[in-house]
Amino acid sequence: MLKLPSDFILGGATAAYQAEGATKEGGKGPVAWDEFLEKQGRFSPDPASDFYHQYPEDIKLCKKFGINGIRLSIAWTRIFPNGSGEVNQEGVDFYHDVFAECQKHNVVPFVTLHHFDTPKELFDKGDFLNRETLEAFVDYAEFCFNEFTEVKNWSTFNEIYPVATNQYLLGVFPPSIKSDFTKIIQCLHNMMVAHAMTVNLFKENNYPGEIGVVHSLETKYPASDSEEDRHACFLDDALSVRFLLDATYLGYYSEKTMLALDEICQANGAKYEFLDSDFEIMKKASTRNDYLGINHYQCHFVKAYDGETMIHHNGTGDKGTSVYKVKGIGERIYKEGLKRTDWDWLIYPEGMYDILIRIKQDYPDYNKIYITENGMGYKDEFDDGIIMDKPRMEYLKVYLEAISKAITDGVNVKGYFLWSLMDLFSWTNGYNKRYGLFYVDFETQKRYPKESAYWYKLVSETKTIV
Ligand code: BGP
Repeated sequence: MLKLPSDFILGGATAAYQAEGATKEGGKGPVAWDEFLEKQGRFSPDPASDFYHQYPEDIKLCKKFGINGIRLSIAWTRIFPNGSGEVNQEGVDFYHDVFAECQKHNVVPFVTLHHFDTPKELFDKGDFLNRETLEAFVDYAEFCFNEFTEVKNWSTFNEIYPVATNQYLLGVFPPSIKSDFTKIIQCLHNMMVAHAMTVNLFKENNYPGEIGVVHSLETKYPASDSEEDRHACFLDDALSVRFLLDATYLGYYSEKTMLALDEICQANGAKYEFLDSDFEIMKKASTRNDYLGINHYQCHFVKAYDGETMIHHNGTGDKGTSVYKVKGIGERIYKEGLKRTDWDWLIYPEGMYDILIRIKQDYPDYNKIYITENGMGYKDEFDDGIIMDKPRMEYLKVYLEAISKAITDGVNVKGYFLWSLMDLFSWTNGYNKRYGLFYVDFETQKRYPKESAYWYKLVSETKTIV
């Protein structure tokens, strides 16, 4: 049986908008998602898991089940309801209370400043396409660094690539724009500049603790050995993985990245604007990241494709309905013989191992890595308080084994945050795609440990992947 290091953190991950609920309570300001979801009418972000009121219970459950880290995000609009300006003391107090509870139970908080929830006021002015938002984000971060001195682990952003593509390629996040590569690339770049500005501020003011960024890094493989498929794979990887890692650890975009970017832009009639001053900021920050957070759930096999963009997002759990063909990049295919979830996410733990090894090889100054999200969306069956989630346990086991192997092969991975601590609200899937170690009855808000929670406890206590 494979082992994990004795000081390895085995945590659970959440995000403010997906866990807290109470979107109109405690003086919280609006985010674009409120209106978007209301108009869509499919599902509501309230009550989610009601973490806003249930956090003492959730943190107690962490302690009870050997979960010694919790990843959570601060809702920017609980602190600054309009994105900047006046502070909402009730929101500040709420997070102090949460962190105090963490401390009481020896659960280390890993805090993300932005997890898909830009304040509505800034969002309506262009979100991160507008440089005003970058400034406002840094001010908000500075406020948090000064205020929440009990927090020692900070992440600037959660998943910059999915922000850019869900907002401006798939259109499944507000403002629901499709196939606008000018916006995609500018959003990726601007958020990386905002990340770098924040890291520089953190380091120049000598705040105690560590800072990093959380990227969604899904390994890409060519669908076949043909030159065309290998090229499509190169393009897909360049935009979704290499671009962000270059920005984070080099402070510029390498020649390979720029080649791919220009090809994608040409095919899609897109352009971008990167300022020299941006690169100065990024370069300075590139050696200052204390850690890299990796969210990794699946990988993609990419095939050459020369048609128009056609995407269908499987947000219902109807297996086999996903379509992902992108003009100027390629097509993501189902690889025969590989298992996938009901939402068509490929289960391929080699992808986890390969991305970890690649970071060590290509970006040797990465310092250390936390797996900040990994887990399996599943239609759990609730049987009189008992939830047997074998497929999730099998998924977690093979992914943890891949991490253990990467550690043995020299990658410095310090912890793992399972997505998700408890069942949560999922942005584009609502409430039937459950990920939690704890089943949440969303009507009563009662928590029930799933079979996987007991298994995770054993792994955490023995550091053995049983
Ligand atoms: C990541 C996000 C999380 C979470 C997770 C699962 O991309 O950081 O917020 O939602 O994916 O995704 P989904 O809920 O779409 O299944």
